[in-house]
Amino acid sequence: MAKENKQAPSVNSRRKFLRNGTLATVAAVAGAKVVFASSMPEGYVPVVLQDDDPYKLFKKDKDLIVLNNKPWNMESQPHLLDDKVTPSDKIFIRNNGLIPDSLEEANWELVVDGEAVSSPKTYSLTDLKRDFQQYTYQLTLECGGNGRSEFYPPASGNQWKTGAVYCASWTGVRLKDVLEDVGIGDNAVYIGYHSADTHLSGNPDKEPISRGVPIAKALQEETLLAFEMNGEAIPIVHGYPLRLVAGGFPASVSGKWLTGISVRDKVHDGAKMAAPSYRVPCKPVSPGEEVPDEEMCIIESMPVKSLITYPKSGAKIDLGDSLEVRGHAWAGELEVSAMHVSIDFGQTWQTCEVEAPVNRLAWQHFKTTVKFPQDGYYEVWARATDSNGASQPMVVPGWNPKGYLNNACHRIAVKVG
Ligand SMILES: Nc1nc2c(c(=O)[nH]1)N[C@H]1C(S)=C(S)[C@@H](COP(=O)(O)O)O[C@H]1N2
Ligand SMILES: [Mo]
Repeated sequence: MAKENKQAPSVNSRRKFLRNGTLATVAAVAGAKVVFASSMPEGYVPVVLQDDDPYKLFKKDKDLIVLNNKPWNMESQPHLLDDKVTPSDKIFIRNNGLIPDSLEEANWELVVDGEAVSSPKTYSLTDLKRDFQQYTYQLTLECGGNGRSEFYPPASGNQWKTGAVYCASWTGVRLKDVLEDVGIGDNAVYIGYHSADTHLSGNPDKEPISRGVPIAKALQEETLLAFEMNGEAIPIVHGYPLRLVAGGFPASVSGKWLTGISVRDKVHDGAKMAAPSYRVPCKPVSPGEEVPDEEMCIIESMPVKSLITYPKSGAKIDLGDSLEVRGHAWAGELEVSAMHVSIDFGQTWQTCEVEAPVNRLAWQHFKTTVKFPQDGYYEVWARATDSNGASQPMVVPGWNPKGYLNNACHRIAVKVG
């Protein structure tokens, strides 16, 4: 079901497609059209595309941190995430494979198929935009491995600190409306996505990642097939021209460069669905313990968490001045019901103001004013509580083999005097 979804153009038309795709990409990166395009040798990689400065290539803030270049992974930082809606230059990048090099909106197709679909249907982007109502939601996307660097023994994978999270505004059509149009059977259990990125091995038959969500999550109003982020076409690196966006679950279920949705009669079995990927031990284990695959459970809703986005850690203030502390809090499928900060390593906590979410699955903004009793070194710790009464732990929570779901309190340093 995976790659057969894709159109299988003849060698010549595929070449033309790639060439036009390259020209479109050059135009997008260079911000100008290629004047002597017809003289460009076939297979030639234009200089602007050879530039491997990721800050220029992906138009990112210079304070993002490169974790990896093959595939490209870049981390954001708490102080960059102060905006209520994260601007695209401040958003972390997580890729499992190679970014597609030909992305043509005009030829883009989404195939909906799978065991629970009796007649598969194909949509162009124009079909989606014309035939379905469009919605805009702010949706929090956090990598399941955000905070991994704090686990001991260390877990392999990108050593994210706290910057693999954002809340952008997404515009698109509801997956549920499209699935209704296709018609899905009672046997639908799960959906799986298919994308246009390439496996690191270069093998075109292997998908780098093909994850999904239970059918109930797929049918939520906020689960979108999105074509705009923050009111503009989605940036290439974040999934242009079409992306599945399902907030509140690990961001790995929000497939970029979306080409297919398979409606499955069983839990989707695409790349990175099997243990140990994006799974945690069903029952707590000791640090470093080996966990058999059958005892690993799929991560669904992300846990309650918060981030202090102002001030930046290391702030200095004068004695007697009060400090405004602010940031965001989120709780997967739930809401954040309370937010506290401590300046005495968790002995006492003061309540913060918390705004209601703009819509379900959007992060919530908190703020408070803190006063310090004397000069010296302090830490401000932030702790969110979800609508079920669960709070963030003050220490790193349950160790797990892949280092997922670290929702420990965020801490910043402040010097007074
Ligand atoms: N097609 C595709 N979709 C993908 C991925 C990918 O590698 N390929 N990475 C996933 C993971 S693991 C994360 S955390 C998010 C990252 O989204 P971002 O790059 O917009 O921050 O995209 C998800 N969607
Ligand atoms: Mo991720």
